Amino acid sequence: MMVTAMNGVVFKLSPSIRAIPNRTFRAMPLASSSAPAALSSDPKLGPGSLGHITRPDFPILHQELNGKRLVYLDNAATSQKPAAVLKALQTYYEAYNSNVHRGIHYLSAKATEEYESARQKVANFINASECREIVFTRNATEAINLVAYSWGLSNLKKGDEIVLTVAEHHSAIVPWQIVAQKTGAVLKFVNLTEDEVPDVQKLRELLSRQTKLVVVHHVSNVLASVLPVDQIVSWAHDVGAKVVIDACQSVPHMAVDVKALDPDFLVASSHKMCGPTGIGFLYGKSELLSAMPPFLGGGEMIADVFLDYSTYADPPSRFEAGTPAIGEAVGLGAAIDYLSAIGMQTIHEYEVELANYLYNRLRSVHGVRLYGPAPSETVNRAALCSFNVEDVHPTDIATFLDQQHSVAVRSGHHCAQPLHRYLGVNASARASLHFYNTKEDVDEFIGALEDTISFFASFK
Ligand code: 7TS
Repeated sequence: MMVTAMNGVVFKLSPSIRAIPNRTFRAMPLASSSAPAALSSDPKLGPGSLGHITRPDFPILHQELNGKRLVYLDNAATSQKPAAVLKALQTYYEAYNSNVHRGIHYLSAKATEEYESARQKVANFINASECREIVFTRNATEAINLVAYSWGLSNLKKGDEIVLTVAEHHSAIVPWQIVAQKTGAVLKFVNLTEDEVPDVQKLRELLSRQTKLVVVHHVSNVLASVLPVDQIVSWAHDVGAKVVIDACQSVPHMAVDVKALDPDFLVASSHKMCGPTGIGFLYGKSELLSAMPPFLGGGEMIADVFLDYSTYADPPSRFEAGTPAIGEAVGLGAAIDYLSAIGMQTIHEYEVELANYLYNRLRSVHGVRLYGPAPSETVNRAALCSFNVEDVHPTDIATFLDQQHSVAVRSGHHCAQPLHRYLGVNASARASLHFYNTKEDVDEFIGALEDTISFFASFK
């Protein structure tokens, strides 16, 4: 059987590949704990064992694909969910599923209480002053769009400048392109340094009284670099600009404190932080949210509706039109409880160790080109690595890793096409870890990658 790879090269597939017509799944029994069990039973266990301690809490990880243990290394795309989150979702639907903010009956009151309690948990988690600074959205993408359409369209005008980096995710670029087209504002992009991190000194130089907004990621989903967002916020505020922080890849992995960082807006997605899909949040400073017009109109976001006009509710309701994602909010609350029980500092320390291990092992594989900065005393990388292998398309790498080794990595542009173009490639492969991964996962991935590379080399 012949297969055409992404780079046009035709491969004859080995018999072992042809022998896999359908995937076979074998699920292991579900863990039933509602908290990081081993941690609570032995709080003195150090961060070095965090992966082994928490793995049992994640039912999905305990399955075999094609007779091989699943090694899930696509956490930057979405994280897995602990049993505590699955249980919270089930309890919501079994015990108090109801609409919020409107029913007088017990179920509705209970659902409202839990929904609002989830908002309070998010506020506490990122150290916001008040829970009305937290708006629930569908995901981080919708949260950025909310700021773009509501704040952007009413505050930006021709000639105003929006400063971003070339490494932003599409969801932090495209909404601002749309706003720029509508208002005449101009987008200015900062490139990378030789070390392949966004050039923050250049960013500082770009700032002027024309700058009205700075949009930056905290942790890059491709480069694994961590930006000094507190400094960027302070420089931006010095010229009177507002700042949106895309914290999608930081909130799940480290303590993020909006009082310390002082952004005007910050966004994240539940599904990357062990919570359900379908919900994310926008943090916005109260005075800014209060002055912003609605993004979507409908039920829940109004004060009074007349035939010819309406008045609007205060934030956060003003920005939560229609029935919200109630079960998902409850699940997000449970995820935050779970992460908090471990401690974000513990998670971060463990992931820094994993990040260095992953980087160093991958760097030693012949023919691999890694992207982003090298870790050092002063440079911490996130626990992910984007890479390419000479003469093999990343999608072929990811396909072989999946089919032959049950190792799940992502390939493609990771919603960062401008960054890949800047790096001179169309795509890369990416292994991304979370605290429930272990060094053994990394070892299995490296062994599988070496096998993949020799497989493709045999056709040269
Ligand atoms: N910003 C960053 C830095 C991201 O990594 C992502 C998702 C988003 C924004 C958008 O999040 P969403 O939940 O609104 O979709 N990143 C990825 C990724 O790297 N692979 O799949 C999704």
